[in-house]
Amino acid sequence: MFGFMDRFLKNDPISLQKDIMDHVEYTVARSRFSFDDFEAYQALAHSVRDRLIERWHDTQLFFKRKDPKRIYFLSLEYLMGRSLSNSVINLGIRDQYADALTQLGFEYEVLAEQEGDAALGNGGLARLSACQMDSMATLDYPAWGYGLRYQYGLFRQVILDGYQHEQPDFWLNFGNPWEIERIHVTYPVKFYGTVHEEDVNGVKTQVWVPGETVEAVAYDNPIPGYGTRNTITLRLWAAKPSDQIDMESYNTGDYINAVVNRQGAESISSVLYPDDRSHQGKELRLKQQYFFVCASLQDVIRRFKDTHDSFDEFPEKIALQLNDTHPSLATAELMRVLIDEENLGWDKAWNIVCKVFSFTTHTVAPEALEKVPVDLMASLLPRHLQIIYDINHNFIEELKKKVGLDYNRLSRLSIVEEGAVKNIRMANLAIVCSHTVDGVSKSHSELLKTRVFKDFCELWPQKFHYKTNGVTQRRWLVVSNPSLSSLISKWLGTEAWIRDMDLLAGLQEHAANTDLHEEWNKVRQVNKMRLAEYIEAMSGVKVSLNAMFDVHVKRIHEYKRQFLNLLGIIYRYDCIKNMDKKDKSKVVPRVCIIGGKAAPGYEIAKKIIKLCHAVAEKINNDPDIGDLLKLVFIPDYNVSVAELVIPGADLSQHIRSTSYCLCMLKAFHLMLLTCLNFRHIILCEFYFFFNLFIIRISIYLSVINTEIWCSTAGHEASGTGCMKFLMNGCLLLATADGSTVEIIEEIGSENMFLFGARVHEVPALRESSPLKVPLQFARVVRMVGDGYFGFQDYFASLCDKVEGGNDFYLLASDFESYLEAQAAADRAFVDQEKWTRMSILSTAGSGRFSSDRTIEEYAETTWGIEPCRCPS
Ligand code: DL6
Repeated sequence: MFGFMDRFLKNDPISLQKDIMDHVEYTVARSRFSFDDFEAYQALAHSVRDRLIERWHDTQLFFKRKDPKRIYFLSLEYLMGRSLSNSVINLGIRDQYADALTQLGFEYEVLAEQEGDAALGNGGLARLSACQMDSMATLDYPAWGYGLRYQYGLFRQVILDGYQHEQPDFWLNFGNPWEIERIHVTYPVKFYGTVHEEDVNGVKTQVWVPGETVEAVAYDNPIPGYGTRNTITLRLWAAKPSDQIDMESYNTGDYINAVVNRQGAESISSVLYPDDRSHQGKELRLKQQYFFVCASLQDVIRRFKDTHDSFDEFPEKIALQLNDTHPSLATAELMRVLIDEENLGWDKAWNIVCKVFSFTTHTVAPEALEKVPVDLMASLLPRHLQIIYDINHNFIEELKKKVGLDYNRLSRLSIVEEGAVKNIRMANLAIVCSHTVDGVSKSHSELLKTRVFKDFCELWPQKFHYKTNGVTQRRWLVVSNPSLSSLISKWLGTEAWIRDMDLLAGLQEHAANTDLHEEWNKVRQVNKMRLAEYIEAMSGVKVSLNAMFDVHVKRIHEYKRQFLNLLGIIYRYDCIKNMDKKDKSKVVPRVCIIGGKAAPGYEIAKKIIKLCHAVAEKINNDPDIGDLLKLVFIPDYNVSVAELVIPGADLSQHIRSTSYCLCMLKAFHLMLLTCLNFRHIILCEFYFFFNLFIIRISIYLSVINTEIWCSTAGHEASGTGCMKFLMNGCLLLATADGSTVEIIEEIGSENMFLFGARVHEVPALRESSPLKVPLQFARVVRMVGDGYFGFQDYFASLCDKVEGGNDFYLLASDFESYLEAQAAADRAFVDQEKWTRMSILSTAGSGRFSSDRTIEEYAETTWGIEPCRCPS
């Protein structure tokens, strides 16, 4: 049936060279005898794209014939990074291209560096979507990703005098060979207007007369799987003015304004919101959300109707995944389409909606959940507001039957939040309309139960699950660390781990093998060299390869505690400065590397970046310090920079403040209370010494205090950076939070450097006023506050954040244990044999953190889909 082999493009060096040269001449339109590296990259990219398109067509045709149940993944953000290297690896033709280019006089690596990042997302959630697309393709799932094609991706970070400045990322300036514009795939998306009731054949019907129409145009990005022909689609929507011309404006002579207003339509997909944590009540943001879900659903329904006559089969054929609350309007939109356009009754439509949607939340703090002011919704999407009210009315009526007239509870669960400003709670909408709600790690799941969605979990415990996040080993090992990948394959005797990462566990048996140690360290040293060259090129700072490369890269946030890291560096600096020569000879040299973007309006985060530069200026130019300590800030941290930094790191920091232990303790106590009855506990307590009893009481109180402690916003739901470092054999210095808890389970705490307040200490810490501040901590904060690094006034508010009992993220109380963990890392680094063993065991224990495992879990337990493998 699929005897296409003879029409496939050939992958021998001569054919590849011919293709590349043809693209130079006919696509890039340059002479074969004169083209530069960028033009060569463009030709190369188009040649790879041709091969992607072949597989993509075959896959789409195959899916159409087989008509399997499909998963549609709705996400407002995708952090794809570069496509070239990932594509040639997944297509299995990297070496062939490298050879072909060598013969043409080009170096593959040099051309690959020409590509810019596709940065259509902010951070964790967005990169996770990209990893999950790779896994869905690799595992042959019939999947489509939908999102927005922002013209401006995440801002570029430019550092001037140590201050962050934001520059627009017009990533499409030089074209994008990885996308295919589908000018024939367009859908109208409507906004504003009014709703009135009409009598249609004796039935009262709500009719929406929209006030604005914008056209959604599809741009397809083929996503190839590894070790399979399957190539799936990431379809991103761009907003264009509608063809429907407002003749009245033209006719009244207001030609210029009529044209300008039409251009305004494009603003919907023009820019990514650069703040990954707060998006409250902005009209453009809501327009973006509705625009992409409305176009996506039209596309999904059109495809469904191509092969089905009735909506009865819709839930058997379609799963719709809401990636966080951003696409939750899809629920109301599907209701609207089914009722208003497809003429299904409410009950039938509702039955379908409840069966197709699932929702994953990536948030830890209830106060961070998205809300949309009712007034805004009423003006932008009046018909949707009606539908949401109706969904809520039915939900509350059902609820009353279950919980009675407990108005507090009803109002907490309601989709509509009453108050001075009435809001739609987008998470509540998503939960009510979804059959499954997933968290992103085991500890996150505990938080959902005990705090974020406590009321819903009590109401529908069977709805709540979790799938621990994972990342793709193709991008984060094979593409970014080819030497380590080859070494792993050599020692495992197979490359099968690239599709089955559990096989990495096979490295455990070689963890003490000195031959492997030697080869492992050689590879790691070359990666460090690459990173050192990059650092020198970026910052002019020359670093020693003998030093421990200690990396802390992620978005800059107070809760991620880059400030704690900087205070630790200042402490280290201060110690070295005051050492005599003999003691200095014992110091383990460090290169501290920090990178990450601060949201443009986040002042404190920007001050942390400036502090990093100010401290670096002092340390790096201090002749007393030399190579014993260096500090560098890597500007404009993004996916491709991460691909360089992660393989070169010895140690990486994941040091956010913890919340997990407390929640687990609460779970443990609840379990205790269920197993034993309360009378038993009291009896047991009776036999305890009085002071022990007091301690226990304080622990119980700490449990009751969960609410207070967990309300410290900003704990990590999961964290995926740590997984990338782990698989690259980098040791982790971390708090037991988010996915770190599960990493501990996999590799053992003895192979990490853990620190941070333990649960029973937390209530006392938070209640002591002012907080007990270790002397060293007070000293280093004062060094900053007193202007030792300059900019005294500028840093004053930063110091205020941790002084005088204001230490919300508990930097002071964690400082000593943080320094102890750092000292433990120093000791381990000196013992090279131990360090290398820990490094190998880190990689060996990383198998669970592949996004392949996560996606398999989603496919089996949430989406109910099966692989559909296109024949080769
Ligand atoms: O689930 C992916 C990622 C988690 O690993 C992080 O812990 C979490 O902070 C992040 N959340 C976001 C928030 N965005 N929204 N909404 O990126 O998700």
